Amino acid sequence: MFKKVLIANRGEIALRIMRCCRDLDIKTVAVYSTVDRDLKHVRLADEAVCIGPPASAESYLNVPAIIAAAEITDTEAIHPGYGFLAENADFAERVESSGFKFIGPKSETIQLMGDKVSAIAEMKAAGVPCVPGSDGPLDDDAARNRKIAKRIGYPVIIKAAGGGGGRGMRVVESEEELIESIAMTRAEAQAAFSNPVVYMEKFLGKPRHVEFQIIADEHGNAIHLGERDCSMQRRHQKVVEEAPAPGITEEVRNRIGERCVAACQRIGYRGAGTFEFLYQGGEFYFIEMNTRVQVEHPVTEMVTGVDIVKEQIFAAAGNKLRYSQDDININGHAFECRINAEDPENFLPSPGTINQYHAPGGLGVRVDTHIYNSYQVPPNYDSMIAKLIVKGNTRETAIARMRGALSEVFIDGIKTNIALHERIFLDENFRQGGTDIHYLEKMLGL
Ligand code: MV4
Repeated sequence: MFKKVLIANRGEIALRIMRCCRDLDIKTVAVYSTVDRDLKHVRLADEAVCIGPPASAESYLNVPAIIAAAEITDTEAIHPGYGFLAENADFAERVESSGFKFIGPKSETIQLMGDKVSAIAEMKAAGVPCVPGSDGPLDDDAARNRKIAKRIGYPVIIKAAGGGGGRGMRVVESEEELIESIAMTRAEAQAAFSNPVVYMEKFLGKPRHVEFQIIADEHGNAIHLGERDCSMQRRHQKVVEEAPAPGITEEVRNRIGERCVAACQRIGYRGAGTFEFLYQGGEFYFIEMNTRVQVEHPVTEMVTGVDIVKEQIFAAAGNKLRYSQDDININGHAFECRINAEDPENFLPSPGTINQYHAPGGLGVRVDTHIYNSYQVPPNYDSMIAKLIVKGNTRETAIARMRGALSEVFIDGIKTNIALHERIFLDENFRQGGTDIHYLEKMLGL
């Protein structure tokens, strides 16, 4: 096992990773921007190195500064967390060529899954169900593109191969708009991702977002940890996640999970990863793979008992997977509420000083947060300040527990979206389960 790990991130995930290292008796190095010197994990880490000014581009995205911090502290491995450099193949490459282990998959795997066209091709070859589509990049042959769209059936969606997470896509309702839409998406893709490659899929109108968690070692072993439903989102920002996804039977879970495992083996995946699917009309359609630990990983931890960050670190250290698929059982139901420092009226970030914070607690309640009394939420980063995670034996029990936990939270000094969560957990359709990706925006009247 590693003796020392550098955590190339901030906030709750840096603390989550630090706690895991402590469990494993691994020394930790925190890196921080000047505005983050009072972060909780910086105080608790064995060593801490300032890597630059508040702007992410000059600190948490500053590759030379992070590598230098690893060198001066004699670090063995670097954990990227999520966001920032977590899915940057060049960073993973630089980490490994500098003699450190990257806690994540190989750089080539990040590259392969980062290109959505190559990711889909690999998935299809592994028998993962994908959205009917162009099966590859679109060229500028108008007649050929019209033929592809006609075969798929309108509406179709044009997506950038370099996009993902909701960036670089355009829905096309009819043949009249097709050619111009392809040209516009291509131009935007070139500008945003320096990659003009676009592809086409059938547009699914009312899907749910259901994603499978997997873990794999570098010896060809992989397992799945079931799925999460992340359909409660606004403008591609997830708000509430849950595991398992309502209405998914064990048989379907195992059928799709097995395909994800086969895909991991095909691409030589290492560590924790997520297969994102759209789920509509009882069918799964793969859209993207995430090669990092995700914000919502705790709901899966709550229903499986598996420490996903720990397995990620074990895998990066070259260990064999410590679980077989038979060891994994889904028990109970878990929810996560993302608590953001934001204005409930307009959803704009609401940074400032937290005068007072009271944490909820009790059986089945977990709070992943870096905040504390007098903590100042800086304006420079993502507005998520805490994750409230609850588990119950049933979905109903978990809903009741979340309502209780939300009522206990007290955050004074800044605006938060707690009231939004209270509304969601009172909503009749949400309580029923299985609402689609557009439901929250409709509920909010947007
Ligand atoms: C789609 C889709 C409908 N049909 N693909 C948006 C984020 C990116 N990961 C993929 N996205 C979508 N792809 C087809 N063929 C609808 C979305 C989509 C979406 C997906 C997941 C979660 C929220 C979403 C919100 C709007 C659109």
